[in-house]
Amino acid sequence: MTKNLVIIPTYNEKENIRNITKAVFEKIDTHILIVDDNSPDGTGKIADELAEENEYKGRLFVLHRSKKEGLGKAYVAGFKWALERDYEHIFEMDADFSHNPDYLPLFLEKIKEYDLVIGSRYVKGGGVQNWSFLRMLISKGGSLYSRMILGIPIKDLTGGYKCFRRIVLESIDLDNLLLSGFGFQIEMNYRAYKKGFRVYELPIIFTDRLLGKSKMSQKIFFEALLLVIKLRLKVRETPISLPPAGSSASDKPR
Ligand SMILES: Nc1nc2c(ncn2[C@@H]2O[C@H](COP(=O)(O)OP(=O)(O)OP(=O)(O)O)[C@@H](O)[C@H]2O)c(=O)[nH]1
Ligand SMILES: [Mg+2]
Repeated sequence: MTKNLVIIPTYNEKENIRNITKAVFEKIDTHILIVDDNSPDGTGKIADELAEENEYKGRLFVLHRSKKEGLGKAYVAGFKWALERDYEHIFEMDADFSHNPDYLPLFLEKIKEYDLVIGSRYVKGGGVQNWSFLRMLISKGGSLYSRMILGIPIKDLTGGYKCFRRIVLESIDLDNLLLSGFGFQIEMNYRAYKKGFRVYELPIIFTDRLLGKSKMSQKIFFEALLLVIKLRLKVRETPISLPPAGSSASDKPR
């Protein structure tokens, strides 16, 4: 049985769903959980069909939710599904190939030493492709702003390509997250860091989606900016008393 689970939330990804699952399975030994919010384009049905194919049976699972509630809610449902089972390494990944599956083995290498590995556009070696100047500015500015308000050293706070060690998800109160949308990513990083988990930023080149429609909205983003202040004021995480799994007394913190 594999210890790895890649969670892929989907909303109208019929052009991508088949290819992304194939690409993930080609790169690492893993299971995949697709969390579909009743996509009007039938992504959920395609996912069910895939899960029934001989090649994927027992490796690909689909969680159906009745309506679109945003990325954060979809991931929380996926995390809970994972925690009810024996997975040790739980990935977040988009369906639209912005997150190149080639990086998956590198995440697995790093998660041996760290508790949370974040695919990062804003560390040396990372970057973005096919992004407008404006979008780049919004994203980079947003991360810088959040980093300053929150007082934590993570450079890419809003990315959605990451790998959690199980204990991180177990120790975060998933039912009481404050933020959704981009804020969800920021909040998970913030809580993990504040709990004393070891965080690594893996440089990735992020590519803009080629197929399917963008759901990016500026409204969600600007809302998140205000909510970062709320996060700083309201969320009080302190380091957990047990050392994170896999660490030893000689490990340097972060
Ligand atoms: N289950 C679920 N998945 C979602 C929801 N919103 C977005 N997704 C999926 O989450 C992933 C990231 O969303 P994207 O639409 O790619 O967001 P983005 O990368 O910020 O913007 P674009 O790539 O420009 O669309 C994709 O796989 C989406 O299909 C949602 O409300 N529910
Ligand atoms: Mg995308």
